Amino acid sequence: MALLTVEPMTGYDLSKLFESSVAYVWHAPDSQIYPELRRMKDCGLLKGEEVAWGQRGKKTQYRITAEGAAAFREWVNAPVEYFRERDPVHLKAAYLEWAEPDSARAHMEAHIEYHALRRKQWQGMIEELRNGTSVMLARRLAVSPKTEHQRTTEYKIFTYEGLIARAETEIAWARHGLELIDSLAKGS
Ligand code: VNL
Repeated sequence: MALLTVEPMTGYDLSKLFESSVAYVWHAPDSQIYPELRRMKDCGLLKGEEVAWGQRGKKTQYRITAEGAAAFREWVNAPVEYFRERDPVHLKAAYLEWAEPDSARAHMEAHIEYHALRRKQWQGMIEELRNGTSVMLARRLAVSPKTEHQRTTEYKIFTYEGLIARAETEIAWARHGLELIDSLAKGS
């Protein structure tokens, strides 16, 4: 819906744009996006219009309705629901006394590698947002007043900064884990 506040799009366009923007914050597969678009259309949050596609094909283009925009605004103002953690790495960490030191180390190394990759991707997203090469942001700014550009951009940067800080904490934790595994292995 956030993307459809910018302009009407087909499910395909939306999925591609989503992949290059919101997906870095909220993972959702196409298998969830397409049915959700139909569901939102059925409950009046979106309007579907048949548009020509290629030579003789047709596609549904989705447009946010006034009701949809109101629901989006309501969602952004509503408090977030928190869920208790279910993190397999931390669960395993609690029982590493059962693990071979080599597999314990491998868990920590994989954790570092994963979060270093995510950090790099999020740093790249901040770069895009700052230097004007974010396709999605460019489209959003193109249809919004200049006075809104800074607010619109800064909140997206803020989002990725939070994710980067979290990745750094995970990396530091796993590095500490490697030291701990070594020192506890020596003791045995
Ligand atoms: C948007 C643009 C969102 C770039 C993004 O991630 C992004 C947007 C949440 O305009 O909706 O990286």
